[in-house]
Formats: sequence, structure tokens, C-alpha cells
Amino acid sequence: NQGIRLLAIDLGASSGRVMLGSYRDGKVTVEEIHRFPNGPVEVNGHLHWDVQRLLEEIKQGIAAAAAKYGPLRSLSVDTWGVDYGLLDEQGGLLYAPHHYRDQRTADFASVLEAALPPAEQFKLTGNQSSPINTVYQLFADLMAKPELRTTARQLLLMPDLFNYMLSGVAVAEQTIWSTSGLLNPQSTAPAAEVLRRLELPVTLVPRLVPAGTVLGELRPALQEELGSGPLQIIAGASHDTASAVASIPYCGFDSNCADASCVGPGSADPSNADLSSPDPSSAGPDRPAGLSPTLPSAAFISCGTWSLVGLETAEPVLCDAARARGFTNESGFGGTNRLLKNITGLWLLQETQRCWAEAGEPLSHQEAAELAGQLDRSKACIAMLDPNDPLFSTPGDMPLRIESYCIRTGQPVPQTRAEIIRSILESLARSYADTIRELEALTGRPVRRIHMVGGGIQNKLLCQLTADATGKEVIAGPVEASAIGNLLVQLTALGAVDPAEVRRVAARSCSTLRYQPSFSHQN
Ligand code: LFR
Repeated sequence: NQGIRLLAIDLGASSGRVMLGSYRDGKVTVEEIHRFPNGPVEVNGHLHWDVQRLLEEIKQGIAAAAAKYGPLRSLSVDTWGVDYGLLDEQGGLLYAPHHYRDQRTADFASVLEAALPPAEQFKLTGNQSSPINTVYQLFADLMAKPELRTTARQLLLMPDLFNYMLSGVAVAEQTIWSTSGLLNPQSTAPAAEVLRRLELPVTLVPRLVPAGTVLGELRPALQEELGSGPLQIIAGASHDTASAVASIPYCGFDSNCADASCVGPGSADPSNADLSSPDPSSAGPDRPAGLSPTLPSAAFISCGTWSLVGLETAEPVLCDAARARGFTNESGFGGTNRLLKNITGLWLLQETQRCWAEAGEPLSHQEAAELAGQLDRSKACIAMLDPNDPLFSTPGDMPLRIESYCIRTGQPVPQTRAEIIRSILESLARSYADTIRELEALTGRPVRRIHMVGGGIQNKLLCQLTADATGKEVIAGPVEASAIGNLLVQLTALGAVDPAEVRRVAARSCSTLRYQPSFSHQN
């Protein structure tokens, strides 16, 4: 019994991967088939994504998987949020999609905000206003190039665009559209008032579908070229964060999980498993109305280029306090809501390492973490950075920017590489801790544990510093969270896994590491 074989195409802002998933005996196992770099490409002073190359990499991965394993059942693409391609009347791409760090929105942000202030954007969409959001980008594009009003027929967000290139079917999948600033958070339809006020054509928005919608077979020409057989293309939880959160093995650690067999490998030792104490989110007069008793008592941090720190809630949280503190609402698999903050994450470290590599002194991720871990904190210079300071948002000389940030904020400047890296990691951990305190205050739900997922958790120092800064237990895993969540949602669409079982399958499928706060470091 080989089980079901399927592919997750997981595209991040700095790398992409084609992962083969095998579902057998109630468990998913994953194998990396193909990994490739991704990043902004500068053309005439603007930042774009090289969609054609990414498609070629995806095709290479499909062909390699088919050559190794024969026919596959299905495939789904997930990517970062907010970016899009515009299709012309013939269904071709008008131009290479822009990268969200491109600065063309800067000229038009104030015009947009005069027509639709950030507070109203939040009320109407649940999204925190940000110049990277689709709404800002589209507004800027239509202002700068009014001819797009006639030439552009459809707007496809990145995962929808790749799923379209593979299947020929164009849709607007809900989880990815919930990052756009163009969707009504309660009715899951386009936010008509936003479109009207900004004079954005509603006809650009394709048919909205929920996560887990089968689109159809891989285009016949591609089946032949890649030797893959007639695999189904599925619109999964197409936003990488939605997929990552779908993979969290909450139930391996929650007291309200009745299935003893679901306990994940990380809690195989029963003395580790948190099976005795009641779940504080499940009852009590302090729990705000509308929050489901089955919601996890744990927060999540999805760690990659960005750090997404949040809590799953039953309903969008649209109060002024949430907006004022920088939170956003996004949709998850099964109609859940994520109340989260978008923190500039390992981007700070990635850009720092890129600079050092360009200067001829490269440092691997592993070396970077080891170096910073060896520091004696009491003797070193550790500066606290605000990762979301606009100074850090665009590509550039990050060590120099860190220096000018420290001078501006009256802090001593970290001198050694170890001090710079440690300052970045401590600052991230501090901002995670601040955000989790805000989440507790906003929802009235005490956070008992933190699930950290995604590639960034391979940095063990970051996980430990997070436990220390929050004073809470951290459960780290899975690393390949977006790919696993992507596969799980596909399995529900194929009818192989009941949506209610997703967390249990996740718990059986992934390995986790636990970090306890070391109290000498706790705030
Ligand atoms: C993470 C992510 C975030 C989104 C950012 C930019 O990969 O998808 O959720 O805000 O990328 O699109």
C-alpha cells in the first residue's frame, strides 16, 4: 500500500520547494524533490518576481517527482501574500508581477488614504493598512497606468496565478485574498465599499472559492511534457501562512484532545504531554463572546522571512484597539480567523548575511546562530531594534542601517558580527513577547503555549530566546509547515481526510522540539 501521493509547491519570498507528500496510515510524510532560490529581480529601477523562471522550476519538480514515483493524485501551490499578476483578454500575463517591496506605491499611498483612511480600511476588510497590500499596489498601478483599466481583465494573486498556469482555471482563493485589503472579512466577498471608494474595477476579481477547491486536471500539454499523468490541481490554503497554521499539531498538546494516538513525537514522553490541566480558553467568564470553546490555548509564530505572530479566533477582531496595535485579520482553512501581527522577521538576518556575502565574508545560517549563541550577554553589546521600523523594510546594507538605527535611538552600536546577529534575534524575541501580551489583552485569552513553525525554527537560539522573552513553553515544529499544511488541505479536498481530523493527522505527522523558559533570562 503506497497510499496517496501528492505535491505541495511552496513558494516563499526567499526560496521555493516542490515537496512530495505520501499519506498512509493516517500520517503524512514529506520528501523534498526540488528546492530553488527566489527573490526580487530589478528591472528599470522596479522590483519584480521572475514568474517564468518559477514556473520552470515548478515544472522541473513535477517531472522529477513523476519520474521517481509515477502518477500523482494532486498538486497545490501556496505562496506569500499580497502580490499579483494581471491577465489580458487572452488570459496572458500583462507584465511580470511586482514584488511587494517595490517602492512604486509610495507616491500614491497618501492619495489612497485620503479617500479611504486606514481606520476605515480596517473596519471594512479586517486588514491592517500597509503599503504592501494588494489594494495599495493596485491603486498605484491604475493611477500610474490608467490604460490598465481597459487592458487588464483579471487580477490573480500569486498562488492563484500559478494554479491557473497549471490548470487553466482562474479563481480567487479565500485565504490568499484575505491578505489583499480587498475582501469583506465577514461575508468573504469582495469589499464593495473599498472598491467603490477607490474606483477599482470589481470585474478584476475572479470567482471566490474556499480553501480546498478542486480546480481540474493539469493542462493536457503539461501532462505530456512532464509525464505526470492527469493530476488534479487544487486551490488549497493558498496563502503560505494559512497553510503553515493548518499544520500546527495543537491537538498533540491540548487537554481537550480525546484521541490518545494523536500525540505528536515531541510529546511522546507522557511527563511532557500537557494532558492534565484545563484549557483556559475553553471556559470562564473572562472569555469574550464569540470565541469557540475548542479554540487552542496556544499562540502561533510562523517564522520565515516574515514572522507572523497570532491567535486563531472564531471571528475577525475589528475593534480600534486591535487596529491601533497593528493587528490584522486573515482567513484560515475551514473558515477560521487569524488575528495576527506581521513582524519583519528573519529578513533582517537574511539581508545582513547577504551583505556580508557580497563583501566576500559569507556566513551560513548555522554559523550565524552558533556565533551569536556563544556570546556572553552580560559583556556583549545587544541593541534592541524595532524590526518593523521602515528603515529595515527594503533591500540594502542592513548592518549599516542597524548602526544608524542605534545612533538614532541612542543605543550603543553592536560591533562584532555575533553582536549584530544576537541583537536581531533578541529583538525578534522581544517583539514576539510584546505581541503575545497584546493578543492576550485583546482577546481575554491567556496564552499557555507558543507553537513556532516554519524554516526559521531551525535557528534554535531564536526558539530559546522566544521562550525566555515570553516566559512560556515553546513547541517548535514542523519546519516544513507550509508544505505540510498545503498537503493536509489537499487531502481534505480529495476526501481522504475529514476536515475535523486535520490537527490529529498533523500531530501524527510531524516531529517537534520543546523549549522551556530559562528563568535567568525571563523578562
Ligand atoms: C509570509 C507572508 C505574510 C505576508 C507576507 C508578504 O510569507 O505571506 O503572511 O504578509 O508574506 O506577502
